[in-house]
Amino acid sequence: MNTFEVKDMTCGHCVSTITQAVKAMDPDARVQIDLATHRVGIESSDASAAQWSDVITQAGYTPIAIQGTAQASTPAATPARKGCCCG
Ligand SMILES: [Cu+2]
Repeated sequence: MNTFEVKDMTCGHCVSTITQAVKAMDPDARVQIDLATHRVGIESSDASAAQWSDVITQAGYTPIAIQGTAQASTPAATPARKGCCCG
């Protein structure tokens, strides 16, 4: 399971955008998204955490990889744009 915190994922539109981006990369991937905590979990044997980070970034969002249980790091830079109009 690759887990990311995506702070600019703010609504159902963001959830579907990220889900579709993941499915485009690997149709068999299992995606678990918790909008309240901005967590995205991706279960896949086809791609690495770094690749999923790229997928989420290219969808317009800012993923922070979460190591282990609940340890989140601070992003190095503020994203240039918001992922979605509702943000
Ligand atoms: Cu949104």
